[in-house]
Amino acid sequence: MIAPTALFAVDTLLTDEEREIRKTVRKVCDREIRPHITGWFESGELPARELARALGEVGVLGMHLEGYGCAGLGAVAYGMACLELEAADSGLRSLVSVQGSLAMYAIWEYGSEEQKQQWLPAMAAGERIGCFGLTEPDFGSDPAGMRTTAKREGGDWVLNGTKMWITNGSVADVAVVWARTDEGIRGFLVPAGTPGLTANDVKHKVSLRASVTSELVLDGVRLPEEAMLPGARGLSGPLGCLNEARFGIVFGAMGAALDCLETAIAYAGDREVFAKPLSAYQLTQEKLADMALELGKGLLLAVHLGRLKEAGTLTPEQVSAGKLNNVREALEIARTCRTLLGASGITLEYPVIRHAVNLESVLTYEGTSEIHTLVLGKALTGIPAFH
Ligand code: TGC
Ligand code: FAD
Repeated sequence: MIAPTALFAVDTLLTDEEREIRKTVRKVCDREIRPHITGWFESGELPARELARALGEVGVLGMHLEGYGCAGLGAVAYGMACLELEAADSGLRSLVSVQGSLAMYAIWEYGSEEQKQQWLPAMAAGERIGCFGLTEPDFGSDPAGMRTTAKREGGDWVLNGTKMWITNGSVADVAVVWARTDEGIRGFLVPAGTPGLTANDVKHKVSLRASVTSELVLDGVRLPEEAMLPGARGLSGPLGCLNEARFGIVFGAMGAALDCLETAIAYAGDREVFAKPLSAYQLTQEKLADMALELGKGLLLAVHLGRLKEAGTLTPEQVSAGKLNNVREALEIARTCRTLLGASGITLEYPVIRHAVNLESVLTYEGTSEIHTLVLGKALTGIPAFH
């Protein structure tokens, strides 16, 4: 028997350092996440602050950024960390994506020196948590339509509007908020506790339950001039951050798929049906072989995109291709694994149904599968079909 990832020898494409980082993150997940994840998922509560500190201690938060307490590691190393985190739960990878690739990246790429000094070292250590407010109740796929405004009043900015579905929203120490100004869309750092800012958690989620998701209401939030991110102007600012987080999902989704496939292979070996192990039937083997193929192809694609990113040539369209393919295939793998577990597949005793329902969120956030399809359609035809 070989492990599903051994089929394409993906490990041979990694450096010793990348393999070590993967192992370290796996150990943290085994210690801090796996023993508790079912309970967190069931209760819909996550000890985000404690987890952020634990993840900060091993250097995962903003690990692909240089300086300001960040490790400055390569894209593939970051990707493998996302893979291990999402093998534990998509909600944990989300916490890390939003912290490192959205909130920290926005400050790192577009912030002033003072903003970077103030927030990045504490965020890398997990002592401060960030969130990223782009989506609004009426504008998800089409953020260009956003209604949140920032208006100059004297030397200050005053923000009004509502952001929706914001990961880490109510636990964040700082919210990166994107708003419409007279000079186009600009980003603002809104510290928690600023008068006029309130966060209300989304309840009754069936997916991504081990993750904090909130509405942010900005009602006359007054900020000093220095709260604006000076380096971002227009929609390319937030979209530039999304490329970073989408890249992590290309790897992360394969982590969730791998955990499902390993669970299903073990289950099919143990489970006897009609007096033989489930794994001895051709129908089962076809399912397993097809899933191992898609998993292997997805991992090869992820590592390839990672190497392009390290070389500085990765394009947003290639990130869209990776996100679209790997999340779609991961969801298909999770659903197929669920069938192999029969009735046991619908309980939280096994991780498969949890991954499957989580991946429904992953399919939607960071650009829906339809939006990434249209990005590729535009690249192939030259015609934007979004509107
Ligand atoms: P369009 O006219 O095409 O572009 C406007 C400006 O943006 C530039 N641009 C990009 N820049 C960097 N990276 C990209 N991927 C970019 N795509 C476009 C573009 O060059 C232009 O720049 P400029 O200087 O000429 O102004 O924009 P559009 O309004 O037609 O929209 C394009 C579309 C639909 C692809 C875009 O709006 C989009 O990607 N929509 C999806 C929104 C989305 O993904 N939201 C995610 C919110 S965050 C989240 O979900 C976090 S989940 C938690 C977790 O990660 O775990
Ligand atoms: P809509 O844009 O209303 O889309 C509804 C449907 O219409 C989708 O199937 C979509 O693909 C389709 N559609 C849209 N436009 C077109 C078109 N032109 N052609 C064909 N079909 C189209 N956002 C943040 O800013 N920060 C966060 O931290 C964050 N975290 C999230 C966490 C979770 C758990 C979830 C579920 C979402 C999160 N989001 C976050 C929001 C997420 O990015 C949006 O949900 C996503 O962009 C889609 O927007 P929407 O839900 O408004 O769907």
